[in-house]
Formats: sequence, C-alpha cells, structure tokens
Amino acid sequence: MGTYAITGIKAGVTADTVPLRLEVDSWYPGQTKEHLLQNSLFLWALRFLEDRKPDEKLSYFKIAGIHGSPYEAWDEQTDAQTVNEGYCTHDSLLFPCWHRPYMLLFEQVLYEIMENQVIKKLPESSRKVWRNAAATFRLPYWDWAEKKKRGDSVVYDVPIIAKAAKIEVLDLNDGVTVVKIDNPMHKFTMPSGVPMGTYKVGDVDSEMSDGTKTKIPFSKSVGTSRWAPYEPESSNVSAEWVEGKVDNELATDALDDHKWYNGEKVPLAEMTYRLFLPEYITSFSQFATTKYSEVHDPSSYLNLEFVHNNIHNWTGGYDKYIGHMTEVPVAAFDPIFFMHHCNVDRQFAIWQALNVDNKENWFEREDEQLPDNGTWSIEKGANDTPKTPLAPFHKDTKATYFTSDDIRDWTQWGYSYPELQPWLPKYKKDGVFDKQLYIKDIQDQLKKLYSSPEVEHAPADVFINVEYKRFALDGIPYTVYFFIGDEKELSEYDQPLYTHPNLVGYVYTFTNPAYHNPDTPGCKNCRVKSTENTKSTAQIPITAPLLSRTSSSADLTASASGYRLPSLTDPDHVSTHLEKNLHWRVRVHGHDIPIPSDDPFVKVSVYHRKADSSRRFRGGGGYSHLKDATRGKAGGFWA
Ligand SMILES: [Cu+2]
Repeated sequence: MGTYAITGIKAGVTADTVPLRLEVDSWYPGQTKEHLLQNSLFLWALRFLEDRKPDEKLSYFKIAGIHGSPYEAWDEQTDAQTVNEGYCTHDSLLFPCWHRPYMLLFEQVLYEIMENQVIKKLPESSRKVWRNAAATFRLPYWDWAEKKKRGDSVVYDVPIIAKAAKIEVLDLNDGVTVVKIDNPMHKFTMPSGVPMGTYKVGDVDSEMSDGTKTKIPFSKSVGTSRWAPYEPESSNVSAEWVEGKVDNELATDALDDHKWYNGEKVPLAEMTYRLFLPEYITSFSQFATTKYSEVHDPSSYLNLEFVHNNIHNWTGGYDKYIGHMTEVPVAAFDPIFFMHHCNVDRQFAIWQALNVDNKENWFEREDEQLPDNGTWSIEKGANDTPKTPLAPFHKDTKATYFTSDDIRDWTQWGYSYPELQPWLPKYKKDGVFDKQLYIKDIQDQLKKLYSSPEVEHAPADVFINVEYKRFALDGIPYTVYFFIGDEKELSEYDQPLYTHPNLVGYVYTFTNPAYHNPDTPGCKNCRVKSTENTKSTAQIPITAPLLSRTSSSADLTASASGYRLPSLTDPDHVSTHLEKNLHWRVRVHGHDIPIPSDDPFVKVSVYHRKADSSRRFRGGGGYSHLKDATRGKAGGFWA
C-alpha cells in the first residue's frame, strides 16, 4: 500500500475557477440550499471521521496527532530517526507552508467521507443534488479578526458552528428530516471513550507558582476542552476538565462571550490589517514567522505566526482555564484548530497575492533563509529552503514529500478565498486581466474588514516591539501582558490580568514544552542550545489607546489616574507618557514570572513615527526608538 496522496479536491474545479473556502459564519447556518446541504455533509463527515478508530491512519485522532503529541510517525515509509518536536514547524520559515498541505489533507479526507460514506446513505433519488453540493465544498475558515454580530453587539467570537454540544443536521435516511447529533465541531471525543493517554498522548509540562514543574494531564482527557477549568496547583483534576465537558456554565459563558479576551482592548483587527500593508512587512521571512531574522525596519517585528499564536491562547484559555488549543502538542485535537489554520492559510495566500511583484516574497536565496530549530524530519540548524520536505505530507502514493515550492500556488490544489478571485470580470480592462485593479480591490476589502478609521487618520503611529526567548522557561509557554496606566493600579490588581482596564495587548509564546521525552537524551542538548540561541519577535500597535488619551473628553478615571497625553505627534510627549505609564508582566498559569535584569528573556522597545503626507502612514522606515519609554524597566530595551 502506498502513501496517502494529497491532491486537493478535484471536484468543482473549472477551466478558470476554483471553489472558495468561505468564512464559516457566512456559511453556517446555511442561507442557501447549497450551503445547507454542505453544512450537513460537513458535520456528518466530521462526525464519521472523529468516530474512526484511533489507530486508523485516516482517523481524526491520527490526523490531529501529526501536529504534536503522541509524536509518532504518520504515513512514513521508514521509522523516523529522532523524536524531537514532532513534525510541526513552529517558529520556522516553513510555518505557513507546512500547514497548507495539512489543511488540504483534512479537507480532502472530509470530502472522501462525504462521497464514500455520507452520500451513499441518502436515498438514491436525491444523491445528485447532494453530490453537486459536495463538489463545491471546501474547508471553511474562521476569520477571528473580523468582529461578528452577536445579538445587539459586534464582538470577536468563535464560530457559531463550534459552540453548542448538539447540532442539527439533515437525517441521512431521507435527507429532509432535521435531527440532532453530538456536534463534532464542539469537541473531539475519543470514540471508544478511553483516555487519550491510551494512545500515547502525553502530559504537557507546566510551571506552578513556586517555580516547580507540574504536568497538565492531557493523557487523562477523553474529550477536548476550551477554557475549561483546570487546577494546575491541585492534584485533583476536575472531572469536567478530564472529560472535556465544556457545556458547564462557566465554559458556556466563555464560549458565548469570550469575556476574558477583552476584545475591545486587544488590537486584533489592527494587527491583522498591518500584516498586509505595503512596506510594513517587506519579505516572506519577516511575514511568515516569529523566528528572529535580521530585520530592516522596526515595523516588521509583526508577523503572521505571532498573531496566530495569540488565537491559540484565546481559544484554549488562559491561566487555570486550560483547553487543548492553548498547548502546541495537543492543539489539533480541538476541531476548531482546522478552521483557525484555514484562516492562517488564507492570510498567507492574501499576502502572497499582494506581494506578487515583491522580489522577497519567497525564500530561494540563502540570505532569505533561516536555520530550523529541528523537527522530526528536519535536522536542527539546517536552513529551511523552498525544497525542504514538508513531512509527513505526500503528494503521491510513492512517498514523494510536498515542498514549499509545490504549494506556493494554492489554486493548483483546488481552492481559493473570497478576496482572491482573479477570474472575476471586474478585474478585466479591455478584456485583459489588470493586476493593479486586482491588488487594489484586495486592499479595499482588507480595509473594510479590519481597518479602524481613528488609527487610519491618527497624526502618528506607535507600537511596542517584543523580542523574546522562546525556550526561556524550558519551552513552557508564557504570556507577556502590556498595560498603559498607573503602576500602582496594576500592582494592586488581584483579578486575572486579561480583565485589567489598562490592558493594551499581549504576546502568547505558544511553545512546545521541552523535555517531554525523557527517553531521548539527545533532545535535552538541543533544548539547551535553543535556550541560548532562539529569539522570536512580536509587536503590539498602541496608536489607538494612546490616541484615546490625547482627547480632552477622554474618560481617564479607570485608567492612568487621569494622566493625559498632550499630543501623539511629539515623540518626547509620547516617550514621557510611556515612561510613566507603560508596564508589562510575564505570567504562566496566573502567576508572575520575574524578568531577570542581567539576562532578560523579554526585550521590549517602543517605536514612533509622525504621519507624513508624502508617504504611507504605517510601515516603512522613519520610525524612531523611544528609549525613555522602557528605560530602567526589567526587560526594557533602551540601548
Ligand atoms: Cu497553530
């Protein structure tokens, strides 16, 4: 038997067009007959996939397991040599590339189940219309940076399809009657009801408030959780957590509202918008990954992987409310993972489309490449190139691996996204495709989705750059929270930091805890090396919160103790304001981790640029380093 050939879905592709992957909330609940049928096809197919035995190659369990734990070979001809970090390429140039065939695999397996299992159960007379609906099905994406209408409010939120424990589908006996099934998007449950540890999903290292290590007992989980209460400090893990029940009051509340995300404060749309601004991020290596590269402009500290990391934390939970999405080794067991990463793939594709004429939009040249931290199949220190095999994904039955070059043009694999339809007549001028028209239209759509008019017209731009050591806490993920306001208000605060009124953003490191394989002594050395060498980058724009402090009508009672910023344009004013009011805290499971001042694992710096009519407002050069903003603070960088 050969390897599984990932080909993309061929059905629905025409000479000039490919079917679209759609935003999940616009697709479910279906407003058209086609989407209605697709909803049921998808939910049934995913239900059947999750119910497959965990030792089948094409089971949900095995496909999710590719991402991390249980660190086993998947669809490989030979046994892999070393167990390092598994296959997953995080903090790596290959981050967006590796996840592309991964999404294709998931999408294709679902489609095959529709064809071979779901549709065959339907009455023969109705199969044609279902088959037509299946042909244009593509994996939906969750655009987490687009605020959603929920009742009277507009908020960041998880998709509707992922919320309820039970969900309505059309009965396969007649294709018409509505029945309720266990919602396969709500959580994954082990089909046999055994704990995941039975199939070698391991526990994940964490840290307690006294600095000692503990383990998050994912091996005991029977189902996945989002934001379910888990008590890291107690030996009694709640049954709710172990069973993955998220329909308890607390978690339901969280799933419905995501209050803890504090969406009004965290500049998610703004960060997403900046990813695509011309001049802001000028090369693939800077766009793709948190991994540090010699950057040319301070603006390029922002990157796709960092924005994505925060979403893992958002979905999974924080502090003692830990769910699967929060931890790399088990993240893909939560089915929402695939809609999250489908969106990451969309962002990758949009960036590619916008940068079609950018000479640095790929990484063929050696000076565009970065050394890999090592995975199961990639030797540590080897440069990632467009020819590096994206193991374990094969494009044929003869064990030929995908490479980044293979997936560079996503449309070849049978899908695109709503913003990326170059075949539409509106892009033709005198019957010929007009590239500039197309690019301009993509930019306009992004502006509509993510841009804020206040920031767009702000007199200056300010952001916080963060350089952090990924393995500082042996790879245990940590969060750096940023605040603009009075120090005393922060020190005396005893509630979770996400609720703090002065929060302006955070950086979640989403790392693989080290030493999870004590049986592989080679591993420890590479961790130690990683501690020394691996630097990562992130960025938080703070133009909006600063702007609100310049307004004379600003209500500053809940923040900054009434301290007002005289103007955003004068760098000295901004610097003085931040010197007094910018603070940050590093936390793991709700307790503070001090940043040593002699060898800080977090380096924070602030950059400012005045708006200038002759050039684009955000991005490009011309930013100045506001050294006083971070001078003397632990983790501040002012050299
Ligand atoms: Cu991810």
